Amino acid sequence: MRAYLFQDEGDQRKPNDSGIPITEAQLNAAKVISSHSDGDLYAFADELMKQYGFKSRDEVSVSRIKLGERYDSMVKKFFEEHLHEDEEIRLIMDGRGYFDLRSVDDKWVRLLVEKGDLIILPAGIYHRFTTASDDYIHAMRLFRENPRWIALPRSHETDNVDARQDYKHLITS
Ligand code: KMT
Ligand code: NI
Repeated sequence: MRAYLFQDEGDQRKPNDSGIPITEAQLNAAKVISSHSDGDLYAFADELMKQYGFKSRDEVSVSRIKLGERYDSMVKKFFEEHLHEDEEIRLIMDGRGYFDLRSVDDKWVRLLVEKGDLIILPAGIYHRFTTASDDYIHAMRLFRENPRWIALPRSHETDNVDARQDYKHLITS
């Protein structure tokens, strides 16, 4: 999974690549977990559910062809900076996209996710998502029991929710 510092080039679906790579250690510091499987992704998902205790899963497609005129507004929505009070777990089944995460020092770090990539964003991390220029991703979402997955847009209020405070402790300790 390629990770680099985001540099705005005016279109969220372009790479927006500064050319400055982000290391595994930097992602670890932000408590982001990533992994990859070249094998059967359903078998991989079964393993993940056992390993992490995830309780359910579903699959979503974000595709210009499938969504038609709803596509642009949906992709714009995903790109609004937000957090969740539980982890966000995505296994990419097909296509590609970008997750942008706030680094420990609040800069945008871009992760290119493609088929076979797993990403686990910790509760309380600010992030956003976009498809790439080919306008297609198909992903599995994995959940714990009763997950708090509502997207809370970044604000003074979200800076103070427990999940955010806990996350900040986690990355500074
Ligand atoms: C999300 O929550 O940002 C999404 O589910 C985006 C599509 S899955 C990569
Ligand atoms: Ni999210």
